[in-house]
Order: sequence, then structure tokens, then C-alpha cells
Amino acid sequence: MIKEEIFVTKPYLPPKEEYEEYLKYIWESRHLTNNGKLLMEFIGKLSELMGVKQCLPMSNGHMALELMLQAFGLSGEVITTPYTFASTTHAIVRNGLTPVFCDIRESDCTMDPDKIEALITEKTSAIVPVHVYGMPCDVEAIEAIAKKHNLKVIYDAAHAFGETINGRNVAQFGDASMFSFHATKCFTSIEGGCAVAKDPDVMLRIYQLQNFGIMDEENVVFVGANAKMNEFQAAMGLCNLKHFEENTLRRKAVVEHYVEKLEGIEGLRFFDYKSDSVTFNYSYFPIFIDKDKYGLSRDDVYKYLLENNVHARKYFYPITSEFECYKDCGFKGNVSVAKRMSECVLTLPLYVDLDLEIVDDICDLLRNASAMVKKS
Ligand code: T4K
Repeated sequence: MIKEEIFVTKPYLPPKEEYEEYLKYIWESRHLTNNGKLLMEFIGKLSELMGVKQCLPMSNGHMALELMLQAFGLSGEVITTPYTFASTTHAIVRNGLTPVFCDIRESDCTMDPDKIEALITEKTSAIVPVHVYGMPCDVEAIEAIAKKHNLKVIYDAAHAFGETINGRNVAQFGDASMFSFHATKCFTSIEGGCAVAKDPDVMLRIYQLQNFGIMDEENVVFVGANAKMNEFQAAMGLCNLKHFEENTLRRKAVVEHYVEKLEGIEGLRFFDYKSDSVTFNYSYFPIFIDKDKYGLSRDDVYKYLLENNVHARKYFYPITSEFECYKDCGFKGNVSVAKRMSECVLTLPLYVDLDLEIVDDICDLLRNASAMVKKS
């Protein structure tokens, strides 16, 4: 049994003095939110890192996605994946759009491009794929299909901040992308998110929508919401940005340690992080358990780890198409791979200061659990 409780993640916090410097400024300026100076500085630094002309940090990733979909003025059906967090499907449905579920690839759990075209109808207006766990989608294939059928591609890139594909930042793909800066993410502004869109008119509309659709003191032109990022969030983002590169290396070391220690355990599979084309941010470490070969089911392993103080999580189970709130909606889509993957996945603890000895202990638990069952 591991002595202390180990959670799936633990947010990185910068040295307190670095945040306090920004707090001093906030106290002096009394500018707490609504386009403060720190937000402007954050926008500049983020745009530079992502190599985009414009981006807009917002209150959280979900609102960024929801308002981004609204800004495109979409209608009808949106092809998406059910192998994701609630936010992706909710953002579509809350825009009055109908999700059509496309299955995923077993290799990386992202949308299977070979299954998209069969789902396109005259009602389809967009594709919303997810770079789930920071595994980049097959952007080339997806965008070729979108171009052919004149559809928008809006990525849920909640997990993919800072990653590159063939040397280009992930934010540069598709028509738009949303990133999450939630406390549980590899880069955090406490709560927070960011919208990136290529079309400056769409960017402007997102900007208007996140402030109630207000144009000026006397004109409210769109039915917007409040999704503004405040100065405390921007300050945290600015601090954490300074440490992002170094933190990515520390998470990479944890992932490599897991891979080394888990390799060879029959019935456990994990992603291949060796890639010539992708630089990962190492935000999640999911494992997939084959009960017949490993000897225990995912749920058995979840319980066993919990009894030993390890709080692994079933990200992403159940798939969103099976949520209670959607059970009577009759949304279309054959998603047998997504369902199967969701039933065997377990996401292991991963964060910057996760001690490698704890990783050893978690791996020993996983190795021993299987060995014990096979012996008995
Ligand atoms: N799209 C995708 C694909 C997403 O995964 C998400 C969010 C979104 C969109 C929407 O982005 P945001 O609107 O959230 O920016 C968490 C997060 O709340 C959520 O941001 C994230 N995805 C999702 C995958 O995970 P929970 O309900 O599992 O979080 P919670 O509170 O159980 O936290 C997990 C563990 O982290 C805890 O056991 C302990 C630790 N923790 C958590 C927090 C919040 C800390 O140590 N400190 C903390 O402050 O959803």
C-alpha cells in the first residue's frame, strides 16, 4: 500500500513570489477583470507561443468551445467523437446542434478519418474532433475531408496545449481550436481556456460573445454570455508559461518511467510516445487493460489501486453518447471501438512533481496484481 494518497493529477503552482509580483500590480491598479493589462500581456505571449495572429483566453475551456461554435453560426449536424469529456458534446448540444458520433481509432483514441464521410449528410455543417489525451488527430485527413465537403473543422484541443505536429503548433490546424487551462491540465490559469480561430471575423465574434454580445454602451447585438478571463487567472497563466517547457520535460520523464516499468506486462497497452512528427505535452497517461490477458478487468484494477491509495481515473468512461442526459435523444453513430476503449481504460497519476519512486510503486502494484491472479 502506498502511504500517501496519490491523485490522477496535482496542479503545478509557480513559486509564490512570482505570483505575488503580479498580485502587487493588481492591488495597485484595482483592475480585476474586463480586458486588464495582464490579460493583454497573456494574449501576446500565448499568440507568440502558438504562432497564431490572434487568440483569446477565456474563463474556461468549455465556454471557449461553446462560444466558438456559436461564433461560426453553425446549423444542423456536427460530426464529433463520444470518446471525450462531457464538455465537447454539451457544447454542441447547447448550441442547438445535433451531434453525430464518429468512431475512434484504437491506436490513439482520436476520430477515425475513414469513418467520417459515411456520416456526412446535407445537414452537416462542421467536424469537431478531439486531440484526446494530447494525441493529435489525423489533421491532414480530417481537413481534406472537410475541404471536399465544405465543412468547418473546430478542434477540441483541451488536452493539446503547446504540442506541435511536423513543427507547427497544434493551434494552427483547422478553422479553430479550443484549449483548456483548467487546474488539472498541463498548463493552468486556475480555471481558464483559450479560443483560436483563423478568420478574424470569427475571432471578433467570439470576443463579442464572451462579453454578453455588447458592442458599445448602448448596443447589444448578439446573445452572448460572460466568459471573460480575469486578471488573477491571467497572472497565473503568465507565471506558469515561464515554467511550461521545463514542466513538460518533467512530465516526459514520468511518462518514460511508466513506459519502462510497465513494458512487458501482458494485457496492458499504452500509447507510443516515440514520434518523428509530434512533440507531446505528456498531459495524461492512459493504459488499456485486456482482461483476458491481464487477468483482471479495468474495474478490478481501479478498485485495487484505490485500496492502495492510488486514485486512477476512468477518463473517458462512459462515452458521452451513453450519458443519462442523452439517452432519449436518438443521436446517430456506430461507436463500437470508442465503447470498447472506454471500458478498458484507466488513466494513471501524472504530474510534474510525481516522485519516480511512487511511479515504481504504482507499476509494482500493476505487475503484482496480474501475477497474483494468474498464480491463483
Ligand atoms: N474538452 C475536453 C476534452 C476536456 O477534457 C475538458 C476538461 C474540456 C473540454 C473543458 O475544459 P474546462 O472547461 O474544464 O477548462 C477534470 C477537469 O475539471 C476538466 O477540466 C477536464 N477536462 C477533465 C478531463 O477532468 P474532473 O471532474 O475529473 O476533475 P476533479 O475535480 O475530479 O479533479 C481530478 C483530480 O485532480 C482530483 O482527484 C484531485 C486533483 N485536483 C483537482 C483540482 C481541481 C487537484 O489536486 N487540485 C485541484 O484544484 O474533471
